[in-house]
Amino acid sequence: MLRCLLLSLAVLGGCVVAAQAQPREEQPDTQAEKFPAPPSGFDARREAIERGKLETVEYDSTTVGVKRKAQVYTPPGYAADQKYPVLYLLHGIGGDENEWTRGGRANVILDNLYADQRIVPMIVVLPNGRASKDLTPRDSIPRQSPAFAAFEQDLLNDLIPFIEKTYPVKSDRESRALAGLSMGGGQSLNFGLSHLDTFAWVGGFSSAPNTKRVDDLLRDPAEAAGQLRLLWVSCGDRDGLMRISQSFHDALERQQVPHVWHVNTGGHDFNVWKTNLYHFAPLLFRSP
Ligand code: FER
Repeated sequence: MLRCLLLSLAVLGGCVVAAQAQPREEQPDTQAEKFPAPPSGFDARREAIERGKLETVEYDSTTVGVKRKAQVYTPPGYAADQKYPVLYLLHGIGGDENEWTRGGRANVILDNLYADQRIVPMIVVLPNGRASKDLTPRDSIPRQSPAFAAFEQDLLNDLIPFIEKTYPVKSDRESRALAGLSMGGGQSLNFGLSHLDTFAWVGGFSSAPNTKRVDDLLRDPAEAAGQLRLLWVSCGDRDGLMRISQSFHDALERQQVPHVWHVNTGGHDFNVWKTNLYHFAPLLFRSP
């Protein structure tokens, strides 16, 4: 509810600006890749399938100076003597480590993808991307934004090392993916593209105005193109923040950086983000 209030203000503002400044957003984007709608029930709990497990962990954040929480999803058939790749999946301005499982049913979508043998076994880490001692989703966007930026250091220096010493995971760049929605989409594009030594798979869903410019993130686009296994940029066609993803995509085109550009039917909401997770997760961690 709070997210709705905050966002209808922020995103509606974006709508007005976008409609005035960029009439092309009203046109269908013929370059965008089309994915079929997920089958009905893709986000509904199925009986009689094996499920992954969700647990909440706490790690010491040297960045913030407190213990911080994350949720961890281990896949069906999880065995401590295997080694798994890891997807770090980030929430938006109104969320925390529970947003993707509460609003997005991420664990249910993943359970169903495993039941249909559509994804490679992976651990999914759902962090709290607001790296702060005391800020909450109730604080204003300008107050929260620095904490979302500070999460870069928390992720790289605190959370990833914690995950890699606590879980049986592969720790090469090709075994780490970073994706997120809205503020988390901006974080994923910003942190992912500036740390291609750490992440080979990067996705921004409906990315927010915290997203940096491609030209600032990629000093050597040709080198980045060679390092990326997947770069995914997507947005709903009725999202007031479309201009962010559209200009990111346009810049990637200019710089000739291969990427998936996907325009969903929909707004700034979990219908779009669930669909993105459904199509994005099966692409991850495939052999070249
Ligand atoms: C903004 C509008 C929306 C903004 C961030 C958002 C940083 C974030 C939305 C979300 O995370 O859902 O102007 O500025």
